[in-house]
Amino acid sequence: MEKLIITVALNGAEVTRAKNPHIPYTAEELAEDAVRCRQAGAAMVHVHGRLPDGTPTQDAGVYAGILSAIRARTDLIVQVSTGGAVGMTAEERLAPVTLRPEMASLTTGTVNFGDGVFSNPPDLIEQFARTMRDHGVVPEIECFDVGHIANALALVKRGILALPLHFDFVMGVPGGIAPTVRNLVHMSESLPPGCTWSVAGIGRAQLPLTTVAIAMGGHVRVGLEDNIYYTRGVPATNVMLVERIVRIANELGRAVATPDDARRILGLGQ
Ligand code: KMH
Ligand code: ZN
Repeated sequence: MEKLIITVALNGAEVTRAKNPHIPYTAEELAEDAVRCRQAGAAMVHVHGRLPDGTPTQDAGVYAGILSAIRARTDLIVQVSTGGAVGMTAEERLAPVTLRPEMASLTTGTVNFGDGVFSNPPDLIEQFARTMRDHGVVPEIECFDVGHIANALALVKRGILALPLHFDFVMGVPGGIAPTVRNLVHMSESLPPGCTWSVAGIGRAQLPLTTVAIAMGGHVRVGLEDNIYYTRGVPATNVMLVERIVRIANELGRAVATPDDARRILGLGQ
């Protein structure tokens, strides 16, 4: 089995300090958490821009600060969000890609998102994929439901995306695919040979799904974007979630990837 790539989704756009006081907002707070997570075993961080009061933003200046703060202190792969927050325009969401980060998220379909709609119509997906390609940014294909895999593969057929791709299955968003092992097996078996995948389980689904993924040979995403609790009622920190997944990987005999291992596995910089 390949070494395990641990991605930490440090902050997201929705979760706030009212629910968990440990959510990093500013570039410095994100870099501080990134350093600790790297030491604990993370290879990649997925980041969202926030204003100091927590308001989500896709402002390129905010992301430039985040990229330079994390790069100054770690060798982590930094993956910017192009999801942003529900209701943002496509232009807003795309702004961080112009900074040429190593990776960016690319959601390949629309999904109900709690009470809102995370809107990703075909022309937006194509525009995002083309812009990433033009800027040399490797996409992580975010799939909130199984049809999102087919949408990505349709873009491969048209030459807009190229195989092999790295997928992240975001499972358990209210409105998206249910976070069951059966669905995870179905999602992973829906990929063409040579593709890689990770799983992000929402809330209490994070722990069981990431554990199963380690045994299956997939990769994992943990972090406060997806899950703010360590156990019922106990607020997590990002580093606690990384440390736990490393302990589980060790118990299961799966070696953990460094950022450079992850770059090789994901074909970054080629
Ligand atoms: N905040 C969600 C609406 C991504 O980062 O690419 C979308 C999201 C996905 O978080
Ligand atoms: Zn995100």
